[in-house]
Amino acid sequence: MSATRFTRALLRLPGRNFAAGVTTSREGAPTFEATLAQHAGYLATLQSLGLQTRVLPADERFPDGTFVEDTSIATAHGVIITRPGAASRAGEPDAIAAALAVDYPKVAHIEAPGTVDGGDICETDSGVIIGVSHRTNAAGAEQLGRWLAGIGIASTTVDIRNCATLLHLKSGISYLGDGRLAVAPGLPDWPALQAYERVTLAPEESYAANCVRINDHVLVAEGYPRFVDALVRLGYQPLPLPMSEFRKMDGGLSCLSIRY
Ligand code: CIR
Repeated sequence: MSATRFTRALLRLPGRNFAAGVTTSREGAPTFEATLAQHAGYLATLQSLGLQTRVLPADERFPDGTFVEDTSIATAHGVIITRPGAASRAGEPDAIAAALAVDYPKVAHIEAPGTVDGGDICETDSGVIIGVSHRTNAAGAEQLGRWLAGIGIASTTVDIRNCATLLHLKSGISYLGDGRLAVAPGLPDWPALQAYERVTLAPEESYAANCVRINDHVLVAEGYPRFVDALVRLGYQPLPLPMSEFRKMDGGLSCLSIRY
């Protein structure tokens, strides 16, 4: 399995009421025009990396709907549709399930009482790390672990519920490929991460820990030069992208696409 090589990506446009989504950020409200421009830049970057992209229309019933990553776990061996942990996001997966059914012969589902947000799922080349969070509950993590085992993918869990800085596991860790993780500073020394080489970010650059390795490049939020330098020193090709509007809604780079 390769957790860093992709040929396709699914996205959904942000809606006019994007600013009405769930957030804890105090950076002010995003503007629709800047949000659309940043989304368009992100899409163009995925296309420039050779990915075949599909973009679903916005659905204003779901202000957070552009954060499509939370609605599914798409692997090389199968896909499972999640039950997002925030009540306002409960209906988001329907359109995603229909779209992914075009590319996957079978679509599995997380069932109640389980909840899973895709942002809590970090796929690496040796398995999947599942974050139990305020969005992904123990029942959801267990269902997901069983489903992954059934398609031959090992998983481990880490409990992030006491990590005040993390909405999702991938708010603080990302798989860079090559057995290496980008890790936000100050997280517990979880045994599940000890097999990986870890690149720890500077405290003022924590937000950039949510980055995305796609084929030969790493998408990284713009404005974090120390992390970019570290990536270059390790031989990666970082591609900085403006993310300010998504950050205002607690979102990061990974949330904006389902890559498979
Ligand atoms: C939420 O709170 O659900 C959205 N405003 C942000 C979701 C970000 N998703 C992600 O990190 N995977």
